[in-house]
Amino acid sequence: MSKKIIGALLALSSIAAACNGAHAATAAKPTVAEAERFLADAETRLNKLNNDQSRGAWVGENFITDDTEAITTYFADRYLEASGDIALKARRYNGLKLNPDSARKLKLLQLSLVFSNPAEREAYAAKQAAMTGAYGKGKYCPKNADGSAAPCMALGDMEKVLAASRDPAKLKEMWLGWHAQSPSYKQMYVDYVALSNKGAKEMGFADTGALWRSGYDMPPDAFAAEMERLWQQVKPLYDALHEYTRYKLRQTYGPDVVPLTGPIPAQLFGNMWSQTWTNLYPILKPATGASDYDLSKVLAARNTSAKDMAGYAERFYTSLGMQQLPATFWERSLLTKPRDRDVVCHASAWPINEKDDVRIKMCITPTAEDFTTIHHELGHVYYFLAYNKQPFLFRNGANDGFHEAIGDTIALSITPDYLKKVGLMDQPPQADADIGQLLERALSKVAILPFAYSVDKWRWDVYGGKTKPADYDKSWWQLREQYMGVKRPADIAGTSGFDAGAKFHVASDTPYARYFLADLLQFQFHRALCREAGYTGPLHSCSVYGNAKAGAKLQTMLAMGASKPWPEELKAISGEDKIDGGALIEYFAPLKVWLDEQNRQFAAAEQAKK
Ligand code: X8Z
Ligand code: ZN
Repeated sequence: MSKKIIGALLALSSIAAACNGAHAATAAKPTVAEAERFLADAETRLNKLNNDQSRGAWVGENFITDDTEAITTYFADRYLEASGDIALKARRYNGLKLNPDSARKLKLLQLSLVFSNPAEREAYAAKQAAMTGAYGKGKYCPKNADGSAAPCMALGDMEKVLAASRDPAKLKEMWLGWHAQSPSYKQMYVDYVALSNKGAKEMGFADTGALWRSGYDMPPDAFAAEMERLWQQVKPLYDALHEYTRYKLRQTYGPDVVPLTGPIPAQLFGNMWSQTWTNLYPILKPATGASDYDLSKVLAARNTSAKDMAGYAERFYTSLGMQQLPATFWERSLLTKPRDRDVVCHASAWPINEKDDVRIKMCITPTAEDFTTIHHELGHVYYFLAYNKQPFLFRNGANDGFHEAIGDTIALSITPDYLKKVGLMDQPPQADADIGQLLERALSKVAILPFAYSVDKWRWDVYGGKTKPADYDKSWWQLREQYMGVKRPADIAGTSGFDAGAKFHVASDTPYARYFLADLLQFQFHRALCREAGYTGPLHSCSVYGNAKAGAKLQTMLAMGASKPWPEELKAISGEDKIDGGALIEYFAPLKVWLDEQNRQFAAAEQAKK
């Protein structure tokens, strides 16, 4: 995740226009020159405070203590104070005929929370820091069979069990163990939502969800409709994957654990949130033709260090003509989980200043999953480095989905040919292994779609007041069942449960629609870069590794940052001006044919049993 306060994370809003004129009637009409001066001052002030805030939060997440939580809060509060003040003052210049850059900056500034009450502003910042810390510290402490205490488990320990165990009781224990942590900060979240909404309303938004949806160069309602349109476009592919996975899970766990219809228990997908299913690949892989190659095994067998993992990713970017990472990246990043203190292990990338102090924080292990994630994080880092010449307000992704899509676009180029080139694979598999490769990739890229869509559907309703705190779990699971086809491993535990809070982005209040957009955008970017490289074969076999032409195309877009409405930037790289599921569907087209045939055979076999 790229770290920056939400106001600066959001792109253009149409809401700002609705807030025009509040001051215009009372004060003398300002001039364009005054507006330009105001913008320049605002950027200077916010830049300094943003750097301070990043440093504070960096320390807070790297050393979770009461003191660092207070430091994080202090600097976040200073930033919010300034951004709120500036957002209100910016209204005075609405309606002036400014040049396009200045007009865009003026709108961006008004995508902000505003707290007229300093105590509430500080409470908001404090709760956000406390919830992020509570998530990072969360541990499940199991009991031995004799009732004595077993060693406590951090999230990463539980995730390992979920990834590898096929014992349904053990899986359920891990799942419930982690989900028992978040209720401790449910009340804090409830209070935080109320404060956040107050801040959104003071700026003229209906609620914080509306503020979030206003960051996409279109009205908030149009954005919600766009998300639904995109989901409908890709849903048939998800449904086919879900159906196939059900049959395979039934073969593994039996019909008592996995029903023939209806939602599937969430703890069986190899992932704490059932959001990616790659760990099920050994169960799901095609009976014939699939290669036995396992990148995790290769990385582990070679004792690949965290630094080596990051080195592979860096070399991919430099092969595209991009710069080497600055020395300070290696000195200041956190790449492995410290043994002696609590940190937020959820991977993130940080621009600490506008020069080149860029870092990542990630508890890297030598697995295929982390190999992909390190490419994801460096995507953020290369975006930071590419747009750091832009003025402060444009130092951001074209929209937040773009920021999340860059590293994933690069990771789509991790093909067998690429792995062979960098010495991680001896012999690329035969062409008939394609379905296996596509299936493995679909287990992350297709599986995540309804999860990524529904996390913010839940939050939009929470912020919008439609979902009350007593119904948090009810609404969360209604969405999980409806969109993902997964169900809670046990009954909902009354009205004080907080399963949503067991997800990092809810605890840290990071918007999630960005990952849904990124999941589609990365295939559009990949297709565009492959075309730029002159590649004409099937999309899933294309790697742009070493292709300077594709690299230059990407770099041009990255360097634009948030300076233009995102459709323009998308057009510059791909010729398209809409986010679209077509590229993802094209990529997985051979898999869809195969899944449909597998599902037809399974259904026929079930029918025959009756
Ligand atoms: O949070 C992340 C990144 C950091 S921005 C590791 N991701 C989402 C998640 O883990 O839930 C990447 C894909 C989805
Ligand atoms: Zn990210």
